[in-house]
Amino acid sequence: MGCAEFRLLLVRLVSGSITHIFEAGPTLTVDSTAVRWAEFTLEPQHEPGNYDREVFLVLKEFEPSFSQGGDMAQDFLAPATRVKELETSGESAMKTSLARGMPHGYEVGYQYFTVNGRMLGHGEPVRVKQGERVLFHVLNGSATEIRSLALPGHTFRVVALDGNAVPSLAEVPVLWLGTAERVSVVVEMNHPGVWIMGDLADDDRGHGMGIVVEYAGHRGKALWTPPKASHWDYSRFAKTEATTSAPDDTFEMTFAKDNASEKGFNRWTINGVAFPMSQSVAPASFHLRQGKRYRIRMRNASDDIHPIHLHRHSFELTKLAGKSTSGVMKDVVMVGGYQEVEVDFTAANPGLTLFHCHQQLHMDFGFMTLFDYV
Ligand SMILES: [Cu+2]
Repeated sequence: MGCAEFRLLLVRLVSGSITHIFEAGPTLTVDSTAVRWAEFTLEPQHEPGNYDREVFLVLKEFEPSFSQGGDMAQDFLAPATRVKELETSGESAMKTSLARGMPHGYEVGYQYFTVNGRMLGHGEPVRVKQGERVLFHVLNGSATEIRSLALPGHTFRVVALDGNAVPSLAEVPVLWLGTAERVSVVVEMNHPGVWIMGDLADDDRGHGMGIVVEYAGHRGKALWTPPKASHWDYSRFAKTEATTSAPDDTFEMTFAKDNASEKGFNRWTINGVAFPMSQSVAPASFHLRQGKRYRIRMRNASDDIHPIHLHRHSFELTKLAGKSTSGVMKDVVMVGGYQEVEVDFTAANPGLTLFHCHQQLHMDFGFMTLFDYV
């Protein structure tokens, strides 16, 4: 791809730790799924460093092509509670579209899957020693896909999400990351062998989505065993008491899919409005006053999971599928199919602010809106 319009995607400064991610890409063509990235973290000198080694992993696919109908996992989020009203409206819109003879809207599939730019088995392994504590910073650099990651015989202790330290450290067997999400985990290396750390999807792992973890003194074929079934629940990393105070104002947003209506691509709307594809800046739909605290109540009237991203601010997760939570700070959150999620943020960074789904095919077909400060 040629046109390198750089967007500063994410800048985080919390607890003295900074994570920058840059993404470059033109407006949508198949090639725009080949976004470029860079990741770095700066830590202060006083950081005690309760780990022995630090490893950065960027998950990214190549050679995209369009298909109709995807196979991405959609049922891993907890809580799993759906809102009947959203489901009824989404399902009936889909039925009506299909009854009119429309096909399913395009999705993107990929041929090659990589960790740090190498397909599984083609790069250097992560070499570890028994007893080491390895801090992994994992970035889902995909333009469109949700990724999972497991390491047989090991668990991940989640220490930060999107560069923000979490209030509760919890151990999980599997990581799930929506597009552009970052998870930092510590793994105690206490299960010697040669292992594949990879995506749960056999097809994606079979096409490269994994990296070998090799203990000192061990050689041979890297092994994979699927983990036990588990769910991904952001509230496991939350404060133990949900203690959110009422915001100054609440923005209601309903996300909807207009199946295959834009030359075979799904058109996406927020409160019935698709961000115009013909112009780069539309008038802001939501207005902020500096210093005020806002809640965004997101209602997903589609069956897709949307990794929703707010630029220039971090938000606190305050309700996940009907369950109150607090203390988890992020700038991307996956909103499950027919689910509701609420996030709170303080308007503390004046300027035009983009809000969008980070799935490239969604944001390029309407799933964006602007906030401004008034
Ligand atoms: Cu989306």
